[in-house]
Amino acid sequence: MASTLEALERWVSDVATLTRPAKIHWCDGSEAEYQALVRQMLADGTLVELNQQTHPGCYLHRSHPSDVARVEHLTLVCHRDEQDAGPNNHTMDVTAAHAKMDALFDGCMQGRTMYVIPYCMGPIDSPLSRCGVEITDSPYVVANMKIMTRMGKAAQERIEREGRFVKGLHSTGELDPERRFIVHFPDELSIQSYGSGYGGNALLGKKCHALRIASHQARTEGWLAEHMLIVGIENPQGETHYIAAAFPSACGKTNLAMLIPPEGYRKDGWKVWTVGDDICWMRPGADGRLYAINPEAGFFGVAPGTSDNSNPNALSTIARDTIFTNVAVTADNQPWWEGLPGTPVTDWQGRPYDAANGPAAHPNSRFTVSAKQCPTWSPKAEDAQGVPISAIVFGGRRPSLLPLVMEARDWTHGVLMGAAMGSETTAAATGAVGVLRRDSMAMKPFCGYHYGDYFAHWLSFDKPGAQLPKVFHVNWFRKGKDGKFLWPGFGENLRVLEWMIARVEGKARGEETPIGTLPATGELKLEGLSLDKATLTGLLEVDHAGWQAELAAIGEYLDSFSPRMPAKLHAEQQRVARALDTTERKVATA
Ligand code: OXD
Ligand code: MN
Repeated sequence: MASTLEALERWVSDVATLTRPAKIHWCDGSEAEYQALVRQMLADGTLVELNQQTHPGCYLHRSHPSDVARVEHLTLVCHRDEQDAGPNNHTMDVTAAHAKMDALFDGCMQGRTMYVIPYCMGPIDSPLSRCGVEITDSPYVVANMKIMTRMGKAAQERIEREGRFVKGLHSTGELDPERRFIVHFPDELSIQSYGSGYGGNALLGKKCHALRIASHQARTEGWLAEHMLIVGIENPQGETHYIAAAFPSACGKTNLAMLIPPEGYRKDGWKVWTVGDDICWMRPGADGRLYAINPEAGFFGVAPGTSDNSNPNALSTIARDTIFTNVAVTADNQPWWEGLPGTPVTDWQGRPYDAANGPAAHPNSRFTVSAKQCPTWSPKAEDAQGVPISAIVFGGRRPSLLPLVMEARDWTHGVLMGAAMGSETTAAATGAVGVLRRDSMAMKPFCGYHYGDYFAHWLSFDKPGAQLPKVFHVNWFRKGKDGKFLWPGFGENLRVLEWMIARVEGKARGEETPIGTLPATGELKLEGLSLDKATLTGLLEVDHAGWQAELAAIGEYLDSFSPRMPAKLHAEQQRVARALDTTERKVATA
């Protein structure tokens, strides 16, 4: 008996009967266990050692070339009532989905070791945290789960105390894209993933549990599970505001979470604290404010583009004890990707580098590293109560129309801004890159239930006694006529965050427009930045005709969730559309 919890014992034994492994290993989460797994993977070629002088404790994993990203078309959310999945999810009848997955898992672990990984999402002693158990036949998954979650003995003890856990079953199977499915059963708090070893499909604590299952759990329990970074901004007076920000995958969440203030700000004493770079669980506290934890313990970040220029904190975080996946390698065996100095000699598939084969590192190549290694890791990140959130930020890659920053006039307008979010697609999921799609709250691939119900859940937080954060929308990616980005981004984004904080503290007046409040002239601090007036005007311009068309498109998009679309959100869309029409008429008759 490896657990005192009968439900856990029974489930592990049922899975073993189905999958027929040669051995079962209950993970204790110790360093010795991790090192033994690394040795085993070095011996069988799953991992390759990198230069241990420059990158101690760093290894490279090369995945199957067809298994490099999340597969949204093969990811299903199956509720008892099929309608509950909503048009935002792929779904299937629960019984049919179980039959399909059972057939795939039947005997799939023969000759392999089955690992049982008890894990806790969030600080081990936090009431906001939730636990799960992942069963997998992949040592690479175990090693990554060790970095990304609080896994092992302490988590198992909590599970045994609480008696409940999310059940995640994973097998890499044959890595055949035709036999690959990631299926969620929110009503059963269970996940089954077959045929992929890629992080987002296989590290079940992350997207599958902490977002798809947790979003459903959060709705029933009155909290929010969101695709957001959490960052603390400390001003020269030593006061820190925490900001939670939702951006679609590979749109710079890790960079914003680890931002380095521009020189002038640093001199003045501004500091930035990283609490999380991808997932945020928030719940109202006794004072009515939202308190947030990062359920993860590590970063599974996109490597390409991570450089001394974009994110020096990430670079120093990953200088040791890191697992790299699908990056290229230099002549002296250092990890390499586009954006770093030096030259690659071997590409992500292990071939001699040849530019004709495309980028040396896969565009979605990743690093997995403990958050504790981050130089800006917040001392509050392990706080059981979480951190109070002052502002929520939504943003996407929008080459035009969306201004650099705007503030919602209230919570309902903020929910509309989040629901209307759009972004160009990236390499984090398979499919075309650079296509504009709506991605409400950056949760399109991760919301475990009907978006109409999800918007209603967001709206429900606005109730007597609530002290909700202010809501903003940003766009770092607006381009000029020459196709170049108008805003420098990275550390300079602090200028925008500073304006938000000034709004939160009632220290900036702002300028009201029909689409929200924008910085009034002179409110964005631009000293030390060479940004001409025309560029600033371009960044903050409100194109009325463009916005009228956008509001109509948002209206159509929201209609696609009827009849579950909350009337309140529809009314808010109408309000903004009317405000735009009224201003248009005023301008025309002036
Ligand atoms: C991620 C993603 O890996 O969003 O965080 O795909
Ligand atoms: Mn993500």
